[in-house]
Amino acid sequence: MKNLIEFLDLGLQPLANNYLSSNQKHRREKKYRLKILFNKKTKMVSIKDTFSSKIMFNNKYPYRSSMSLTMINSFKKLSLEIKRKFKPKRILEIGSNDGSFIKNFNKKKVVGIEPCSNIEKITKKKGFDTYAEYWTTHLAKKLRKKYSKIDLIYSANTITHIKNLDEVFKSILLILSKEGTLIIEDPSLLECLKNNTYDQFYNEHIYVFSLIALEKILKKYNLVVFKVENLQVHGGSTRYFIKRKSAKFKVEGSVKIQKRKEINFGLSNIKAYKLFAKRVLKNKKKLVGIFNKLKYQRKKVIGYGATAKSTTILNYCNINNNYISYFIDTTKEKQKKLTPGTKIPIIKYQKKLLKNVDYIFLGAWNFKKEIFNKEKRFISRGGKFILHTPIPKII
Ligand code: JHZ
Repeated sequence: MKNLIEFLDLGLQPLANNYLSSNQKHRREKKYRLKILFNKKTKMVSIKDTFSSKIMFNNKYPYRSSMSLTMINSFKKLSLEIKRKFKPKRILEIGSNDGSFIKNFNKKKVVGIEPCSNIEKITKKKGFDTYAEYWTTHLAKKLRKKYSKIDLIYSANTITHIKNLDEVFKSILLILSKEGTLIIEDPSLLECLKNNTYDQFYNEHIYVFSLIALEKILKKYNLVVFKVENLQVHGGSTRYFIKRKSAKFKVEGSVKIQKRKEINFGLSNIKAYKLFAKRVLKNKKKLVGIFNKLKYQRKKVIGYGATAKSTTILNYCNINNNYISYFIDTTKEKQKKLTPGTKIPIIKYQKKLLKNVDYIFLGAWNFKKEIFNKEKRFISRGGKFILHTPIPKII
């Protein structure tokens, strides 16, 4: 693999969403080394060691996209745009989670694919047509028999979770109508490097996409990005609008602009990644310094939002229960559990839990605006937040 260059080592990590039950405090967890690679030829950035989908996405998956108002609103806005501009007869969502996107459509018009059956059944119970299966050519063929062609396929924060991208796009081609549109949305590599958000790397994010890397794969399948939208969600995401090369479309200026931005920042060259790695190490030292100082001052520090991303930060920086008393989180599936690797208790979100707290480490920093809005009282009585991006700081 002479094209692969390793540029970042985020140390030993547990699986990011593998929350332990409270009686597993002394359990030795399996860990792997989280190393990040840049492919000189394809320009793709990926993690080195990967796990099978069955290990990561199963019937105990804890993540629910409906836990944030920001995401609910973002999906709602997109669904209105889809109805207005594309007028699809049938929509397929790959990675429909608990239905926060598909619920915006008529039940007869949408199909959801969600392999984590504990999450999929939430949408199924509401009467939506969902399949607790992985996205494969086998499934695409099965769906084709039932629905003939699909004219809009949407997938948010899912394609980067599937190792075999060839299978992903082959399966899409099997079912996307001739003039159909594919919309995919994932964290942006450019924003990740700009903001030093190294916590976008964990076992589930096999890839972090840039337009320049994605286009190279799409080309193999005669698929073309005709529009790009940059979103603030999840700390900076890119939404790619894609069609078959043979379809009728006009490539919008946003594509050229995005490509220029990525190239100007240096995403096609290893140098930018090496500089990023240096900043990550510097930020680690700074964040550890902040936590040590607060511990010395005997301040009460808690975590807000036990995210998959924070698993990377906490394990990389060795911040455990000695530094953070507990995490609060609105997700039922995470409550009464321990954070992976660092074993910090996670408690059900209640405002009263913020009463004697001095500092909050914002695990869900990507929802900063939403959370700051919710916690005005904590802020007005002098409570402070610890943020790790773009440079660790207290605000
Ligand atoms: P959030 C997951 O990552 C995993 P995570 C996955 N791999 C992925 O790609 C992204 O999602 C999309 C809580 N919360 O969305 C809810 C509050 O408690 O940043 C969640 O547990 N109160 C599929 O885990 C967590 O924070 C609140 O007010 O990094 C947010 O997790 C809000 C807004 C959130 O994703």
